[in-house]
Amino acid sequence: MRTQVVIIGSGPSGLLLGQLLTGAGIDNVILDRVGKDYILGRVRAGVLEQGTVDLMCRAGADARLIAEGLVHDGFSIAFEGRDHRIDLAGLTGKHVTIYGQTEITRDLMAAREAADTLTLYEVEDVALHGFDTESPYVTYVKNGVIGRIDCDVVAGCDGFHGISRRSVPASAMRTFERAYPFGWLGVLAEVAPVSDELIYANHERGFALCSMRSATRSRYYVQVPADEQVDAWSDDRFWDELRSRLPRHHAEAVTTGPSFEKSIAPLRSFVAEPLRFGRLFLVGDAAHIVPPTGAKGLNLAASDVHYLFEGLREFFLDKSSAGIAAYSGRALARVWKAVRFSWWMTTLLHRFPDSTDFEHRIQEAELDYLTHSQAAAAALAENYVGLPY
Ligand code: RFL
Ligand code: PHB
Repeated sequence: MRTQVVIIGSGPSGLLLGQLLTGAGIDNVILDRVGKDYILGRVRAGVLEQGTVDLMCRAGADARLIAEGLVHDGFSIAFEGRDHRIDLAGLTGKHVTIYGQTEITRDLMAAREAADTLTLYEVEDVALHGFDTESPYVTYVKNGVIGRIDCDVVAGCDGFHGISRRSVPASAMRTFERAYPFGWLGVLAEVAPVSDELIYANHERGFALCSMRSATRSRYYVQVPADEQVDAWSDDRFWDELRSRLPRHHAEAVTTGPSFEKSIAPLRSFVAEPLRFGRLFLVGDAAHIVPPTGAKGLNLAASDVHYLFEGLREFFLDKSSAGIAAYSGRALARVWKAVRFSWWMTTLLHRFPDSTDFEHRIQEAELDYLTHSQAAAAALAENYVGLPY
């Protein structure tokens, strides 16, 4: 088989890139290690920047997002028993949209099926070959049979644990990493959210986040130690811990109910440089990870897709390599700003097990500054709604 672009990974990066390429008349095939249902069972991001919404529109997959997404003009930071609203609309003229990654993925899969573009799910042993030449190819095993796809370009959209980044010789890549000594225990429940807007809470027992998927579905998180086991958390224990970390008026308003998803995510910052190796391009979580505190992971995947799509369109349609040559530098400049912002939000809002009294006072001073300085709040808001592409 031959195509122009082989996309490894059918997460949001791979599906969005595929849909944009198909719309521009550029042939592509997506390969994923797992099946559709498994991908749709992963509960992850919930906050979309306008740039991500615009790309969904360009991909022709935004109808449900526009109809059902919740537009949020602000969020709260809670500490010392009080709420401090960050007025995103007033500070930036922009907003964010609450719409689950699961739904983004579902909509993109439906658009891909409608366009009749090939996706191979449940393929094993995906391997990349010859990406340092002009004729790379990808091999895989499906139902016990070896397959081969020849192509012009390989897009590595296969997430942090994927094969694409690991196929690059270590000497050609530099990596930067920070692991945080805690994770997030997340719960999804069919109960009305405690508030109309998100609440990020800094509390001496640890960070908590009140988020949502709809007016009747809540997504809540609490900070837990890095080695915590999810089995140690009954629903009752979770609800008690969440309420203990919120200001009293919110704690009393939390509607509890049975959870239907509960999982622990580790927190990590990671960047691989560069993002291009000959005809292989790394995109999204395959190249970089941020802690979820700034809600940036999926949005960064989308901005990578934007830059790569523009480069590939120029490459295939205008016969110019300028865009693909610029991809790594353009994408990384935006990535590093989001890495900084996510690290900063994480440091501001979490309790670090080994932090000193000095560090607590610095955190308090920073929170106080944020809530009393319009300039400080504006810097936070500008990053939260998403820096320009
Ligand atoms: P994905 O979603 O991991 O998809 C990669 C796909 O590649 C497949 N794959 C392979 N296929 C073939 N061969 C192989 N060898 C393969 N290895 C892997 C996988 O099966 C999978 O289908 O990466 P992608 O597309 O780059 O998307 C990135 C986002 O998923 C991620 O950045 C976000 O979920 C991060 N994130 C958030 N981002 C936001 O923008 N806003 C948020 O509010 C937000 N909240 C979150 C988050 C991530 C979280 N977790 C669990 C890490 C909250 C959480 C809790
Ligand atoms: C979510 O709704 O899952 C969510 C919201 C905001 C974040 C992270 C995750 O910062």
